[in-house]
Amino acid sequence: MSVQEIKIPDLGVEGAVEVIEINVAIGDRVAVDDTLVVLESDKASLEVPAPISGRVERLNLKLGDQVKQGDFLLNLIMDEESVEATSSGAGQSKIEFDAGLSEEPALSERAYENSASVNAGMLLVTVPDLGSDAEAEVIEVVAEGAELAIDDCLLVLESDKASMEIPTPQAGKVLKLYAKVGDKLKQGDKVAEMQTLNDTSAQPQMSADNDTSYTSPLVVAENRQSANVSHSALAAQSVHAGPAVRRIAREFGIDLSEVRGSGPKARILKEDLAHYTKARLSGDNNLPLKAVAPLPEVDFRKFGETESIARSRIQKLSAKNLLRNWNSIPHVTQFDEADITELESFRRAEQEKSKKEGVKLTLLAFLLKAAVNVLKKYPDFNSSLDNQGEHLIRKYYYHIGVAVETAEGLVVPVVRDVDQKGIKVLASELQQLAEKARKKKLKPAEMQGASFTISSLGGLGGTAFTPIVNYPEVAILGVSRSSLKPVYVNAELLPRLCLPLSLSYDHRVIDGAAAARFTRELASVLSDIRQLVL
Ligand code: CAO
Repeated sequence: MSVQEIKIPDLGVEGAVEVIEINVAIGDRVAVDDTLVVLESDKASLEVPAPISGRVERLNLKLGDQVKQGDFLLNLIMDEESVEATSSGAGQSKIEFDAGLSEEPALSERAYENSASVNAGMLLVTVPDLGSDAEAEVIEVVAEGAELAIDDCLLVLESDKASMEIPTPQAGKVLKLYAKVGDKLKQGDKVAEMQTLNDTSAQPQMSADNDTSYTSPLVVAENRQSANVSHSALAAQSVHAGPAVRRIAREFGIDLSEVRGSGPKARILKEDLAHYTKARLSGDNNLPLKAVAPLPEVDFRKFGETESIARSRIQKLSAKNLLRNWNSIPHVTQFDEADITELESFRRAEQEKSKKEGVKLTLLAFLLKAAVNVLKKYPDFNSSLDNQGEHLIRKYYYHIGVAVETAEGLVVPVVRDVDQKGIKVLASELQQLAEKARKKKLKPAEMQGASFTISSLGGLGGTAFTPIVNYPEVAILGVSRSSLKPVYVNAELLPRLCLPLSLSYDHRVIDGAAAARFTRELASVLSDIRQLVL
């Protein structure tokens, strides 16, 4: 008997990577190229295949371990053909032999010996050694009556650290379930009673030189009796996926039975989830996966007279984008108020002069300049989150989108390099862009590249609103109508012109405290625009 030590191969990545799936257990037989473990770097998940066939004799890894090239992975008791291939030279360079396999079953093998017992074709499956004394929650379980092939998932347990599939040690029918979703189980607790199949072809082969009777991580099973369960109906609906994939699917509400697996034996890989999600999101209705039930069609004519009005291209496009942004970005809106009494008297004083130059000096031009002043102090508000959520991309340009209402719908032209322009120039550009927008003359390039957006409803009224973040930006400032309010200034009650600010932001990127600081700072700059000069 020869034992081969298998090490982590060259993964083509630098440094350590995380073990996210362990696809074998002590005692499992593996064929060449069967996946042993799945590792995950910051870029991709990598399967480590078995270089030879054999039976797993020692395995030291656990989920969450960080490993690198050359680290010990497991020991395989080699099959005869593997031994022959190895001694004839194939794969020789990487193989180290160790003839000293202990007669005693390994510790973990013995731990599994209690996890199932067989009696006249009946199999009682219990929770195996979970690696800790802590209880784990049942998060998925098959139904009573389910007919399972060997190694099909019977239930999935989740601890605070990992989720773990408990496979059925033998093919058979689940007669009685002792566990339901939400139950907390620990090693030795009863899981299910199964009527086993007498199909030895479905059982793992025992090596001739080792008569230890365990068959899978769960069980030592002997004297199997026949049962009248046919293989044809076995678990058509069962899904082959590891714990990491199941965890992601649960988090995002993905029904795994809808996902096509591209791994060995149609196993669903993380990449399959990504493809599935992309396909769903690019669908016509752009609904967020299965988490939301489709909206029912209602025939309103049964309630009274109706008219169906075709939506403009802009309306349809912005509806799609708004829905996507609303669904994908966790929004929070911070409200504040700026005292713009001084700003307004300055603006009105300057307005006459500007008018002669053909420029309407609007409040919005001041808002653009003030916003950029604050964005420079709080650069996270002028950033984007990459789609993996791993990096924040800070932008050192200040192109500000401005929401403009047009007869065709809402458009957002972009004022470029606001930091480099004076307020009059900004007022003039705003005027031109708004006119172009209303005449449908905006070019696509004039609506791209914004790093922050302002939506002003001040000309119309209202006290506050919750604008939707304009992806890929992370924040948007809403401005409502200013009004005179009695405000205490140095213990004196004075009429002050107050401007309501509504800042919506992507809570994945921006904390509430940062948002409060941002709007406070903006209010401070607007209340004393001399700060813009500094
Ligand atoms: N408080 C009080 N008055 C205000 C004000 C405010 N916050 N903002 C503007 N006003 C006044 C202006 O001073 C102007 O008054 P005068 O004519 O007496 O000078 C009047 O309201 C009309 O302003 P306006 O709306 O034409 O000009 P603007 O520069 O404020 O805004 C624009 C330009 C393009 C932003 C605006 O026309 C527009 O389209 N707003 C709608 C944007 C929108 O739909 N947003 C919602 C998007 S959903 O997120």
